[in-house]
Amino acid sequence: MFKELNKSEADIAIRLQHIENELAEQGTYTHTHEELVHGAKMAWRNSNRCIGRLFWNSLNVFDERQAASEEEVFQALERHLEYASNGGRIRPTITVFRPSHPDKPDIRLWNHQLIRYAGYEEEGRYTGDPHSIEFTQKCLELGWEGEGTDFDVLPLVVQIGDRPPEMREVEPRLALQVSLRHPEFDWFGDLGLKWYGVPIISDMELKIGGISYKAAPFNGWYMETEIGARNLADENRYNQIPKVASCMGLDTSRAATLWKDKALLELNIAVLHSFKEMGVSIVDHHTAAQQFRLFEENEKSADRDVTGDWTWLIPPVSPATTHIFHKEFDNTWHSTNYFYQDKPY
Ligand code: HEM
Ligand code: NRG
Repeated sequence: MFKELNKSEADIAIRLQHIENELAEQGTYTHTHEELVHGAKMAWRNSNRCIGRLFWNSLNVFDERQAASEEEVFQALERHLEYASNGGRIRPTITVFRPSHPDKPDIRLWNHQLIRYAGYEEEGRYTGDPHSIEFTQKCLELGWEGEGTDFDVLPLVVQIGDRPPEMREVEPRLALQVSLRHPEFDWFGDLGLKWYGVPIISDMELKIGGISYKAAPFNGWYMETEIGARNLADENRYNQIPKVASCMGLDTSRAATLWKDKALLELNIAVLHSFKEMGVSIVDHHTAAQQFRLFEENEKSADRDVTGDWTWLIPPVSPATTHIFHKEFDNTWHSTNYFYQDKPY
């Protein structure tokens, strides 16, 4: 990291010696603010599955390592929501809470994303997002009451050490949402579909130089396929393809009419159109792939190898129309990165 930041060999030696001393005394060490900021950016740059990495160096980093109570954590999360949403002009942002420490209890966020829709299953009938069923059940056990719609925004749940988890509703003004309409199909709006504007992953562990930040929610903006080709389309999510196809009047009696593909495309068009109309940042998969190509070129110029996970980088719609489909990627994982971690519940 210090080489990237053009530090002198002498400065590097001094810092490494300091870290060694701290490790010997405390069993851990504390990042400087500069190390935290650059480390969070490097971790994004190293995220093999992310097509959005062109913008790694403009990540906004909120250092909230001093937050010690549940209340302070909630307030920092609210600041993140407001700053990142920015009325629709989404700003890539991460809020970093204190890292794991031998003498301090871990701070954990139970949410998968800060904004996410609840999911309910009753007698084989599903409401909302099936992806959220287990977490929704935990919230209900903690005393939360969902309205029972397909789009109930889940509460924030914060736990410090082995204290009981605390829960707080997201204020509606902080949860940007986009109702979906189609530029040509007037009936589309009557489907009552919508999605939230900002994906803020809150269950991954940020590791920088061996230090573990288990609570470090981060966001960019959506690529339209995430919503239109997966969240609303997957059979085990909102499963909207059959409904859209039948409203389009397609012949669904045979797979070979490609009715699924046609409906999927219109769903993606509606997502892009609606976000654009509402002034909420979003990128289509062709533009995202172009941006990723620029990222690859930048990395080459900086004499760094690009690592990547092809199976995640290719978009789920028309993958072979992007250059990503036609090349191979080295899926080596660098250790300053975002990782999956065990659920706290
Ligand atoms: C994954 C796009 C910003 C870290 C992804 C995926 C997409 C994407 C399409 C695949 C998601 C999936 O298939 O479920 C973007 C776009 C961004 C952006 C358009 C706009 C700026 C960020 C930021 C970070 C990040 C700011 C972290 C600081 C990741 C990680 C994954 C990922 C860790 C893998 C998630 C997992 O394994 O579940 N991104 N991203 N991305 N992105 Fe980005
Ligand atoms: N597919 C997930 C979100 C995963 C991360 N995607 C991003 N990240 N765009 C979904 O909710 O659909 N980001 O930080 O912008």
